[in-house]
Order: sequence, then C-alpha cells, then structure tokens
Amino acid sequence: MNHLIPLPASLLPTQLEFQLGPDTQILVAPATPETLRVSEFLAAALRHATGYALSIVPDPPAHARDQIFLTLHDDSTLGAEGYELNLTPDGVFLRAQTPAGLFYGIQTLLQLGAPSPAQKPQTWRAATGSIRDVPRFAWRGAMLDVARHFFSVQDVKRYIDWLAAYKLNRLHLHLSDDQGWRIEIKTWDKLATIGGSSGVGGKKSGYYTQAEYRELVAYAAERFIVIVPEIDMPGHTNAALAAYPELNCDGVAREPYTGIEVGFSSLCLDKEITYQFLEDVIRELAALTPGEFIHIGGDEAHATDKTAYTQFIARVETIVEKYGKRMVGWEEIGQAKISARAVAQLWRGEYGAQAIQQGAQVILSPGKHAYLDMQYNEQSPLGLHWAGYVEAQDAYAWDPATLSAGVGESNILGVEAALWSETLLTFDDITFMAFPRLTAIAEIAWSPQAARNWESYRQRVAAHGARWQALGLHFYRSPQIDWE
Ligand code: TNX
Repeated sequence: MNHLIPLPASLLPTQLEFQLGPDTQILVAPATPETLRVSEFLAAALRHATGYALSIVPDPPAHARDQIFLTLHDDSTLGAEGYELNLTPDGVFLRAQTPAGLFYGIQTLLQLGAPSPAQKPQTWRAATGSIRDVPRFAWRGAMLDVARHFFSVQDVKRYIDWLAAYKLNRLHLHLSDDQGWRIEIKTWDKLATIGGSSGVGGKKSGYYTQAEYRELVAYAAERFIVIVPEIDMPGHTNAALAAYPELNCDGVAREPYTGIEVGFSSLCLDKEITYQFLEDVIRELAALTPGEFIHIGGDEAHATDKTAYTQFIARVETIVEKYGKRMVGWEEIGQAKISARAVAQLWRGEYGAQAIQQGAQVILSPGKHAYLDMQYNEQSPLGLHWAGYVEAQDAYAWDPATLSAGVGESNILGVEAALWSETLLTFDDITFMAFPRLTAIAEIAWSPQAARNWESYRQRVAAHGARWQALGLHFYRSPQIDWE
C-alpha cells in the first residue's frame, strides 16, 4: 500500500493480504459494454501477471467470497473519475460512479498487486485496506512531439499504456512543426506526402494516415485518454510552407527544414487562402477528434507581425468553435482576444494573467519542472537545457497553485508534461526522458498537494523502478533516488 503513484487522496491500510487464486472471478454490475470492457482490461492484466484464466461474471446474483467485484453506483462525491477500493482477505470491492472511475481503481489495484519481479512462479497478492480517491485536476496531460522526429503508431500506443497506468487522461500530440507535418489531410494531401517527408537531421519522417490516427484515438479512449491534436500556427509552419507554395506571401515553396532552430517561419496572414487552408485542416481534425479540444499552437511566432498575430488567433478561434471544439493554445495566445472557453498552456508564465483576465483557464507546463525534454544534468546524453536542468526533484517538488502570481487553483484546468523530440529518436529515448519525471507530474496532477512530499515520492518511485526494470523500460536512474 505504500508505493502507489499517484498517491491516493485517502488511504487506510489494514495490514492483511488478499490473494488471487485460479478460481477468482471478476464480478461486474451493472454489466454494460463499458463496464465489461474495463473488466476485460483487468482480467487480461491479471491473466498476464498470473497465467490464471480469470472469468468475468456479468450481473452476479449475489456476491461470493474470494472475488473481485466491480460496481457502478451513485456517489456524487466521487465525481467523474473517482473510485473507492476496499481490499479484505475475502475479496476486492471496487466502486465508482463511472467506468473511468473503475478504470482508475483498476490501475491502483494492479499497482497494489504488482508481483515482485523475483518471485517465480508468481502469486498475485495485495495488501488490504481501503482507498477513496479523486483527482485534483481534470486535465492530466502528456504532450508528445511527433513532428521533430516521427514516432510510429506502435510507439505512441506503448506510451499511452504508461500514461494510463499513472492515471493521466490527455495525450496532446504535436502533429506539425517546421520539420514535419504528421497527419494526413485529405483536402491538402501534400501536407503529409511532402510536409511529412522531412524530420530533424533528415531522420524519422512520416505521417499518420487518418485511419491510423483514428486507431490511436480509439486505443487511447479505451484507456480513458483523450487525444488532443495540435497543428502549430502561424509560426512553426515550414513543413506546410514547403508543401504548398501558395501559403507563402511570396508564392515560393520553402525548402524542407531539418535543423532545430525555432521562430523563422510564418503562414501568410494577409492571404485568404491561408484561412481556407486552416478551415479545411481544422474541419478534418475536428472530425477525427471525439474530444472537446483542438490545439492551435500559437507559440514563438517571431516571424509574424504582432498585431496580425493577435487578429489571426482570434479568427482561428472562430474556426475552431465553428467545428464545435474549444481552442487550446500555447500561452502566447493570451495576447489576443480569446473567449472564456479557450485554454492557454503556460510554459514560461508570461501571458497567463492575460488569458485569465479574459476568463480562460490554463494548463501548466512550466519548462523548469514539466519539460521532459530538458536534460537531467550536464551529462545527460539527450535533451536540451534552455530552461535549465530538470532533475527528478525539480519535476516533483512544486505546487501548481503557487507557481505564479495571479494563477490560482480555480484558474488551473490541469498540468501537462511536455516531451519535445529534437534530440529523441527511439522509444527508449522517450522513456529515458519520461521516467521518473512523468510519474512526478502525474502525481502533481492527481494527488492532493497536502498529501504529497518529495521524500515519500522518492521512496515510492524506487519500487516502481524495480517494475520498470523487470518490464524492460529504459529509464533514468536518478542519483536522487535509492533504486531497489
Ligand atoms: C520551445 S515550448 C518550444 C518548442 C521547442 C521546445 C524545446 C514551446 C511552446 N515551443 O518549439 O521544441 O522549446 O524545449
């Protein structure tokens, strides 16, 4: 019970043990397509851990002993994502108001019963006690930059699995930048075929077809993760400007870009075709996106006239709203007139107050704490360091509500760990930068501030390190943590 990440809102250990047997069943009531699906998720994970062929019993007549019992029931204090988990030597009782709540309770249960990697044959046992748990923030995000280096559907799915294990619920995909355009747009097909053919250093190019992208959206949704697509604009657009000459003010296509400098490109804001292009792109993206949000970038538009920039952002928001979505943008959008439905993602903390004054909420991704692409220290083989070095403790020991003046708890929609990929080529590179910092951000996003502290995190994360190791996850063995 003492190694959970994120730490539950409340936890009462009872010092006994529940042990799974070959005859344990998973009882579920009411049996709906969604509750059956989460039950199957649990059964598959336990089968994998134990080899037992656990069966699922929909709407059992009365509950028997030695079972795992999942139920939906009305308890508004649990909200849309909370759960209650009671473990006794006789059984496991998990209750929530929603399938999402059950899913998060299952993640907790799977951590409690994580077998010791050394044990063979493995028995599956979990410490008993009761947990009542609700998240602090609604937006618990991770951003992955698939534009600088492209990552396969398979890699993104593996990252999604880890996000789900730590109760994150948003995957923000940075789908376009100077170096590459990574999503098929049917009305502007060269975005993908030409814009997608480059990448940093000329390596790892490519794009997702719409069918592949839908597959990612569905895979994430099964794990209660909403994919938030980002098309960066009006800067960070060289890949689009290389694909279509008419998007440039001078009508000349740009050369593909393989460097890592930022701030040199801009869409041509006084051409009407630019807005036709954006409308087509946003319409197709919205159709691929069951979630509420479309991210329009908006950062570092150093090659765009300032007044034109603010008018542009306001116009883009009307297009996003026309297709029924809410606009998210990097904090620079706070300089424009935005609606109270818009969301600003803070990374430097300069324009947050301007967004909040307009009634918008913010997502916090402070570079010094939540940028997973920052090097851990001077020796780190991967990463950048413009925001400084970010060790495990830097990622963990901060409170969103007191980070910047004028940004309080009620202004904060949530927290997001950003992973830019200028220096990352492989899935191992991704996980080396993410662990153990992604887990720190996951805890900040979920757990009550008063319950958490660095000393406790560093002990708990050490136990997770043993699991990561057993599962072959490449991670950073921070010297700040006494790894098991
Ligand atoms: C700044 S953060 C950027 C990205 C880079 C990142 C590298 C932000 C909104 N823009 O274009 O990839 O730094 O850390």
